[in-house]
Amino acid sequence: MSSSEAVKDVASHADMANAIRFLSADAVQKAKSGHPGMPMGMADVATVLFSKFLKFDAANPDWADRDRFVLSAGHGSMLLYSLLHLCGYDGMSIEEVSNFRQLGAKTAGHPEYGHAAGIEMTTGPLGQGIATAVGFALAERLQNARYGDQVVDHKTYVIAGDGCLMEGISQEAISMAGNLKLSKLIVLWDDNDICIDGPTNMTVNDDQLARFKASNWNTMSVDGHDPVAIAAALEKAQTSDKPTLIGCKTIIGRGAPNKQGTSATHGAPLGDDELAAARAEMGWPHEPFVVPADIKDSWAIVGQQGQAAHQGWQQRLDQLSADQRSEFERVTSGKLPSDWMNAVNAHKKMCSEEQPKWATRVASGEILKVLTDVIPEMIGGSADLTGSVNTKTPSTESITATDFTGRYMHYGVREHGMAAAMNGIALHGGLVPYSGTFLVFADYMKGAMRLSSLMNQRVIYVLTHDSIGLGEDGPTHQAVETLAMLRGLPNFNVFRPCDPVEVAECWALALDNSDTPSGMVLTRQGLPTLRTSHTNENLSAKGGYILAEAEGGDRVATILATGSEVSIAMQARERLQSEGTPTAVVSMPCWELFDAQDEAYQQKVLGQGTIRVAVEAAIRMGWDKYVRSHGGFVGMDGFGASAPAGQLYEHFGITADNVVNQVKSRI
Ligand SMILES: Cc1ncc(C[n+]2csc(CCOP(=O)(O)OP(=O)(O)O)c2C)c(N)n1
Repeated sequence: MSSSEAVKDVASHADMANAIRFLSADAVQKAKSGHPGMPMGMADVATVLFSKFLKFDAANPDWADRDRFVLSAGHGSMLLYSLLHLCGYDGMSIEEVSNFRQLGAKTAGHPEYGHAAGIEMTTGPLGQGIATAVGFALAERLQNARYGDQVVDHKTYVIAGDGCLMEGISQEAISMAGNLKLSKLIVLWDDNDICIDGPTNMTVNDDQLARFKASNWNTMSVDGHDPVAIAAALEKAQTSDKPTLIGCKTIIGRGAPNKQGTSATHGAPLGDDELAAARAEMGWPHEPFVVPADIKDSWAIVGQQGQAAHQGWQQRLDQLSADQRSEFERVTSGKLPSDWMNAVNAHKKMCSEEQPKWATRVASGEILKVLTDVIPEMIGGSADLTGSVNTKTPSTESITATDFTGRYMHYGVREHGMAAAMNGIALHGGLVPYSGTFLVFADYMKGAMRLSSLMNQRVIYVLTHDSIGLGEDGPTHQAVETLAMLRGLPNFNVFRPCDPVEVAECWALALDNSDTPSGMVLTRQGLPTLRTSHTNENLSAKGGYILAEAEGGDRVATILATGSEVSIAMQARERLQSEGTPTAVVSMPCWELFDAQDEAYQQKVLGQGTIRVAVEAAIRMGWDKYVRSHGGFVGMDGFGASAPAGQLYEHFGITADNVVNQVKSRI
């Protein structure tokens, strides 16, 4: 939509922007908490964007070809709530607006995603929004390459603040977007010179426009309170062949006569006196939460003006071939193709029969060949470790700035940006992102991984080189505490499979869960295949199961293990069995799924009353819930060392002998 097709303004721009200003400031005042400065400062920009450029239909917030709007400066969430209310989004009533930040209200402090229709993504953690937006814009190009301009042709708009641009992740994001020439990504920077501690020049004097320009962006600067200038800049951005940054020079808290332009407006209610003064200053005599009919009507028209575009799109979608249309609708719904599990089962059967001695990272690469062949919406990648993490398959050609038909992203050494981009790809819809790096670098991605979990997104993290088993690269690369960290993350499934069969099962579980991100924790070193008899049943689905039951009498001991240590547990069991101690081995590829089973199943697997010893080449944290304080643990209690892997397992005592001794000392 261009500015020449502007809505017939019944109300003036100033009135429409003031509606945002005062809904926002009044809601913060009522809640006695929140951030009025940003919504008041960016009200003019947001009014121009929503009324003249953003392609959306408030009555159909999930329309696949809508423009996406990401509020990276998520502390200013009242800006978005005001817009959603004014545009008539279902459920965003004036009561919700006036209930800002209250328990159960749709108007949460930082809504992230999923709280209300029309919220594509906002972020509490500054910088995540702009980085996630790169994923949205990339997903649009990927979908466009598959379905064409007729069906996929939309923009991603972002409002970002100074804080977003200070965060390191912003550099990863802008560099990635510039390299890919994501020309439909348009960032509106709230250039107000103010942060919490005071003026931004206390901490940053970067030439932001030069920074973006150096990363291959189109850059402009405008008076963020001049609607004509804002519209002109947005108009120019429409046809750019690069991503665009529009620096919008604004006054934080614009309209509050005594506080505007200062950090006092950033994150505190203005106070009754200042609000009254602002009403006088801006010519807004209306009571809190009252918007006069003409202004309301003008905003309602904005909410509806995308209907024609939506209908036109629907007609074009209908003109696709039946196959293409149903494929588009399938991927948009997030449903996997109907026959994909057959391919997984055939692969499992092959592994059980041939019993390869693959590292689990290699096993992951093998099942990925199968999966990417049958699930075309899978988009792979890695942070410059493709050959190590085995995420690229014959089905996944590289994505480049000139060819988006590929399915493999070279994210570069930008783990955090990669994780955020995957969130954006998943949120955009129609694609399933997975990508790899070393497990220990999960620390570098954690901010975005936490958001994958919080936003219920199917993002799959391939995390290889998972322990001292990586050997010579030494303790900087050897994760010891990372599993515990990830297991502490709510709504995140940590999979640590022990062999190629479990690897295939865990991949199937990760893909089959559209609300939960997963980590596939995989070894560098080779391991034996332990699941040697085939079943179509996914034994990993319960998170933990009896891999080998005790023989020759009632079970005396239970050895619990994950990943590479399951084979050590099996060796220990063999010795204990031969010495007359009936011992079971429980493989626990996913604690989270095991914890979701009923008590009876858990007790049966864990062996009530038996001696329990856990073995995992990581710290003990978390294992006590299974082995209890009197149980044994064989693992790490500090950082690893640089040496060949076999020597390290001996050196740190992660051996079958030690497991046997731990059991025996408890008999
Ligand atoms: C990663 C992260 N660090 C710190 C914060 C806390 N915080 C919220 S807003 C803000 C200042 C942001 O300044 P700016 O982007 O200029 O916003 P404005 O003052 O213009 O509203 C800070 C430090 C946060 N939300 N996320």
